[in-house]
Amino acid sequence: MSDLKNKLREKIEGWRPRTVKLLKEYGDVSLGDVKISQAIGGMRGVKCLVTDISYLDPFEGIRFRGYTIPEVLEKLPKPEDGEVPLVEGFIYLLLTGDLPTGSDVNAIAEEFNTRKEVPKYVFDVLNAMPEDTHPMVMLSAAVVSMQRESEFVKMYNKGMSKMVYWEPTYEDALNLLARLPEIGAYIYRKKYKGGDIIPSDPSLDMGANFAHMMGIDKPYDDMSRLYFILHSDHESGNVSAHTGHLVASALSDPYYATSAMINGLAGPLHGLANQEVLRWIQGVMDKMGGKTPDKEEMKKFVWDTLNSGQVIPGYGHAVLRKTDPRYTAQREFCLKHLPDDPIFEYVNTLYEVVPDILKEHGKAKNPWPNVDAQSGVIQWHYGLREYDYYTVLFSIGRAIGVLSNIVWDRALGYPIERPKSLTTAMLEEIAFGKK
Ligand code: CMX
Repeated sequence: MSDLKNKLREKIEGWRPRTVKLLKEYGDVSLGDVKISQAIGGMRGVKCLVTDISYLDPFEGIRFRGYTIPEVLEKLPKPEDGEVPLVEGFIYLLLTGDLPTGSDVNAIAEEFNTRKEVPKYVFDVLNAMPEDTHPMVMLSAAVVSMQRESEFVKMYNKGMSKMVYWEPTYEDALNLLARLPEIGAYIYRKKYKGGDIIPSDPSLDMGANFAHMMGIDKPYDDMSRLYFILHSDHESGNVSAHTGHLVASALSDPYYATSAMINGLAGPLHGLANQEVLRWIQGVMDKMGGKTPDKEEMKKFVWDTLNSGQVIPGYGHAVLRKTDPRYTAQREFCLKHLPDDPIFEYVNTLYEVVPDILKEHGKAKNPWPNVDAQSGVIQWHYGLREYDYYTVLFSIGRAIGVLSNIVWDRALGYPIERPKSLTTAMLEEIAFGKK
């Protein structure tokens, strides 16, 4: 077993007094007012969540445990035959806040091997589903079907102190993280490759093993590592992260919480946008008879979409106000590995025309591309053309951040979430009373 749990125990014990002090001595300090526009408008910008796993600055983009994406890609241990850090080391970073050594990473990879066997009944559940079931439904159902494995539930039913809630939560989290790539690859091979399942290879790290089980050659191992790292976390307010946190706050175990976060990610305004981008581009390609549109032609397609009342998938963001660094990291991968890919050309042309059009259109607060604008292109290039599947990849990555947060939620004793709602009449009274 790795030393990760002991390391985490040390970190948690050191951290707890900070939270206790803030709560006990500074609990009445205000973080700001809430406006009517925020109550009606999806709580945009309301500061009411706490996480140390990642922080999203509107102009800089995401930092994971204080590190920007280029720093993460540079500083974490990499495999001998790859350029992108090992996902196991990234998990160590998100959980502990420290950069792991190469031997820390190897120990976690070995530990994952002991945790990754998926119970047979999970495959029976998947095999029983209708053929046209969406892969996100399959993933969510597979995860929740494993709830009977929960160590948290077993310990809770026996009776345990709040101080140790995090320990069985950690066990559930690591078991899930080890199993999700296995389940994800099974869903792909079952649904799209006639059930020709490729067994897991215990000698490989998470990214390489996932590429192997998907049946896709190098550099898809690096691509998988990059994809899981980039999609892991985006602080706590986005739908998937918040859903995971919310459900877990009721002490629902990590299986329930992860299945719920997957359901949130399945929305077209959130994680499903990556499949929508590909669908949109394919629609343009069909209309163009395979020819790449020039800028003027592309502008027309973008305006047609906007004028029909639809959004341009892959553009805009609730927090970001610049090009998403997750987009940029994937773009750099494309420039290196697939510069001549025709769909990459589409994505580039879109990058040249969409921001100005969205500015002129005047609605979106952020006219720049987000993570989803680029990710489908790479998958398509490596032969993964079943774009319904793309959000499953996002889910495997997002689980890393959501589960790290849930472990810390339990460690710091965050309570059940319960914001207050008002009626429309109450809002009117408050609003008109003030005029
Ligand atoms: N195309 C057209 N219109 C857009 C737009 C886009 N890409 N992005 C925002 N707008 C519109 C909104 O629909 C909204 O219109 P209404 O006033 O008519 O309701 C207006 O601009 C203001 O929206 P906003 O404050 O800029 O954005 P929100 O915080 O409400 O929503 C998001 C953010 C991501 C849902 C939105 O930008 C969007 O729908 N983008 C396209 C879908 C997408 O790429 N989603 C993936 C996001 C990343 C992720 O979470 O995975």
